Amino acid sequence: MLYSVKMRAAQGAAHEQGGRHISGAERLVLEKELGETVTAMLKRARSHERGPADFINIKVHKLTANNIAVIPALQVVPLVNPTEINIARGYAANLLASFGVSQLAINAAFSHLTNLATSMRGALLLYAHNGLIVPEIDQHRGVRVSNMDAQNSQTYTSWLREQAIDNIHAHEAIILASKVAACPQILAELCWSDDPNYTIGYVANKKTYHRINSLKEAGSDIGGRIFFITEQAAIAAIVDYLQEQPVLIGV
Ligand code: WAQ
Ligand code: MG
Repeated sequence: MLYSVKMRAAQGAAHEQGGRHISGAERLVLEKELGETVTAMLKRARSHERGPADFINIKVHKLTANNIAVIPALQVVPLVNPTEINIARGYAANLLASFGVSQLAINAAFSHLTNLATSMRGALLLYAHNGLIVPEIDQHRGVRVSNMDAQNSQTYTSWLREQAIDNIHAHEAIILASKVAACPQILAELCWSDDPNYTIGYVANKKTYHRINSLKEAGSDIGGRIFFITEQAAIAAIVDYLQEQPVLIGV
């Protein structure tokens, strides 16, 4: 039986009281792994590059329904290393256009991410055909994807190492993006980190995950995620899938 472990950490005040988001994490682990998982999350929140969190919420619950989906990992395209942010963003924009995202939505996505006053805890949903924000989603919090993990952590880590990927950001992001991509109503994703020194971001579609360096300035603590959704999408079902459906990523 698997347990969902979720962590969210803020500084200054709790998230609900307007605290600054520091870190979040979500795992699906066996009972015997609970202790080490919770300890690692606490340590991470307390020693984060964004600053030490002082309002930390760690939630553990046993999965009750037997409805765990096993989903293949996205294929990872090797990192590209543009020298300038504008080139990196142009590269990401071209990829998104090739995935069927409209120019309106691409412009809206970059505009939202670059105008954030502070990082959100979750992702924004935009309509891929016109770039409008999905109004049902709280724009300050966003949607937090949860209840996902590697099907087998060791196999997954080896698979990443074979591709010369060996860091926690990519480790977690590929799991998250693979869950997101498996949602039928999500066409594509754009992301960059809110950790000041991590400048690699990605764009993903249904099958591939493209790593792109220099998507933001080094030193910036503002990151974010945008999910581009199809016009007819039922929002409640998407949010339910992203937050609740337990998913294991296989390689
Ligand atoms: N669900 C939805 N949105 C999230 C989640 C989540 N579980 N976790 C983070 N976000 C949003 C939130 O707005 C954060 O501010 C933003 O994404 C960035 O989160 O292959 O580290 O965890 O090397 O800082 C990309 C890896 C790393 C590229 C992304 O994101 C690579 C990263 P971070
Ligand atoms: Mg971060």
